[in-house]
Amino acid sequence: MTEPSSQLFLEYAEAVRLEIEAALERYTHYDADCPSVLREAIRHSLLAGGKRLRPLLVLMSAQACGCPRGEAMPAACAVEMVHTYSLIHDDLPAMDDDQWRRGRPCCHVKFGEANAILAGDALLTEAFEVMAGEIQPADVAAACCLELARAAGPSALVGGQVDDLQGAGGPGDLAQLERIHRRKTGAMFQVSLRLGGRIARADSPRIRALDDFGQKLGLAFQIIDDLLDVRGEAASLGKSVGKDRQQAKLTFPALLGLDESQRRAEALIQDAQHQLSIFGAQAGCLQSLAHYVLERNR
Ligand code: GRG
Repeated sequence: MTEPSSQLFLEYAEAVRLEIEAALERYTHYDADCPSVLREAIRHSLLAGGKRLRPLLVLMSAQACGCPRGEAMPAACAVEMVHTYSLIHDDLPAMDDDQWRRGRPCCHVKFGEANAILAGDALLTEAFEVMAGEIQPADVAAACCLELARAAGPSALVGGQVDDLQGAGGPGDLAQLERIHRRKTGAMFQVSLRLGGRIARADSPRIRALDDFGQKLGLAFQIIDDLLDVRGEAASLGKSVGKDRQQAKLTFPALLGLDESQRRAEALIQDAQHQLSIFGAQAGCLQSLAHYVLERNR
């Protein structure tokens, strides 16, 4: 039973994003020992109105497993902090060398490279402080910290980024491309869903289903991201377009062409939606979000 449109997700997201924004705002009130330039650099990037997909995934998966979303809010914000750190660092001259992110100048463009690196460092660290300090009970907090550390670590987000940077401009095949994005994009989607499940004390079959859903969703999201880089508009995306081609990057459209990439994303989404059958109607929002990933224009 698949949700036929993204409407349910869009309505949910419109309301719940406000709760996420308010929580992120609260987490970025630092004491006087935090230099004001650091505070401003963090807030510039974190409070710039990203889509908040990863925190929404945390909250939706907790709810699909029967837990009130408020209990999952610290984990939702922690994931967004790690994601934002990765965007700040990815935009640096030593990496993707971008100028524009979330409709604003990149952190290093506005605050200088050193402050951007340090804002990213601070966000990565704060994510674990928030989870260790606010998730109850302590054993669930520890399990969540372990999960997020793995997803952001050398064999996942950072490793995927290294391989992506090293591969830029070189030859590659589909297996290599999928291996990069399983770690660089997929791992953060998967962990978002898993954290919601962990906080709701979901059983292993449910955690596995969330994990499989996240893996397929993450890959489809990346394929659509590559397609948007070719045919999207900078104004609605809030970042530059056409960079992949400029940098001769290994991407799905470059390897498979536009039509086959689109077909592949659609098949992955259908497959992802099937993974949710164990949740029945409780996963209506997640089903609808899968649709949104195909339809998004930003
Ligand atoms: C620096 C360790 C390190 C990793 C960087 C996130 C990342 C890895 C690179 C950014 C470039 C990119 C195309 C990454 C793939 C994942 C992705 C599409 C990120 C953008 O996520 P969105 O679209 O962004 O959800 P918002 O701004 O809406 O949160």
